[in-house]
Amino acid sequence: MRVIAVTHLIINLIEVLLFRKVNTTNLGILLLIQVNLFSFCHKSNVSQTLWTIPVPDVAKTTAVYGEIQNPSDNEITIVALESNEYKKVEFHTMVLDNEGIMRMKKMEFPISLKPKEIIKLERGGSHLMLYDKQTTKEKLMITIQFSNGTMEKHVVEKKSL
Ligand SMILES: [Cu+2]
Repeated sequence: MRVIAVTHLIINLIEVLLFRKVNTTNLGILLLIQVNLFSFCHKSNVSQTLWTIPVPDVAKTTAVYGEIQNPSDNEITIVALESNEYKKVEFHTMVLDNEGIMRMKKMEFPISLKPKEIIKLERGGSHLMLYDKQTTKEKLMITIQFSNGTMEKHVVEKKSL
């Protein structure tokens, strides 16, 4: 939050310095910068972000990374994962097989989270695996159902590498 405050202070200072030259175009650009910075700052403050790497339209599966957090002081479990765009969502971890090759392993629900635990989903590590793509014009969403009745809806951000 401090970052946002400082950013806004700087932007406001620039506005004051430019005040004499301000016309509608300048105002519009400044407003745009401010809005962009605001959303940028806010994004980095959200801890429960999920993201994916865009895949070609023909691909029927994709992987999702990011963080899943247990915000409560109690142990809870993930009882189900759903998506608006894919028929099936699985939780995968990576394990070494007998031949020393890293392979994806499907975790069965319920998946437990300790109080305040954050599960990190990373490339080469645990991830969400989405199967059977359906056509939709909506943004990709993931719904996490917890054992305490909470349902979290996440918009999955698309990151190009
Ligand atoms: Cu997988």
